[in-house]
Amino acid sequence: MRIDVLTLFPEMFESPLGHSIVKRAQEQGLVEIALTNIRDFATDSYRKVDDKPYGGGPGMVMMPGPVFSCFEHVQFLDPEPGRTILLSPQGQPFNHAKAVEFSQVKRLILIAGRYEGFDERIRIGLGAEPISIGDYVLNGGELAAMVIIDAVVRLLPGALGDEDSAKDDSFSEGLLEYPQYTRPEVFRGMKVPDILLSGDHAKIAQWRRQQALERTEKWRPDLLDTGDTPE
Ligand code: 9D3
Repeated sequence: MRIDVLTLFPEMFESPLGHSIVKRAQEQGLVEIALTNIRDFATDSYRKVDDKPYGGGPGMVMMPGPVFSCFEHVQFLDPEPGRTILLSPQGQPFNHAKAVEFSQVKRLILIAGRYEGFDERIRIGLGAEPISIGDYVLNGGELAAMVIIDAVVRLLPGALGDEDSAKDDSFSEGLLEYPQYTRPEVFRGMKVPDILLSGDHAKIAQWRRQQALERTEKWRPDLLDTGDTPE
């Protein structure tokens, strides 16, 4: 898979992409991640990439010209179409299902913005899908792009050392995970549940399923609302 990121702050990506699973996936050739600075495609001597909104209003808007030229540049580097994602608070929410979909394409182009938003012709002209990572306000799309890269790359076959880990993940099951314990058996007066020390694997599996259900009901009841069959 090839992932292109179009951004005004390519340096922000260096540390997250240079560590752990994402770093190893790149070294293994499972993913190639290329950062391109949108400002390099500005056409005036101030390297301007934003301008005032038509119709008035606060803040500045990302101009279409530099983003289109930047997009055309990365399409020239690799013509594979794939999916183009516009990081935006107006987008559909990112979730596990979207991570799975994105992990199954050969090419992703992520466009991260600054300022109050993008000129609408960027979404329309580039066929870009707006995606949000949640209902809170960030200072730009870069962290959202990194969240998506992190979630997608760990789903690529071979990215995790242990092949089974990704499909065991919470959310792929639709439930929160059961509580985990490691040594010591007693820590500051808090004991590991006896069942986990019993060696009875059937009982342990049953206890874990029950725990997963209880904490999902308590903390994430929305995960249990399937939306069908009222009553
Ligand atoms: C929603 C606030 N907007 C109207 C006042 C202005 C605005 C603030 C911050 C517009 C864009 C941004 C920068 N945010 C993103 O680029 C962004 C984002 C986010 O803020 N929250 C969740 N997901 C995303 S994806 C991109």
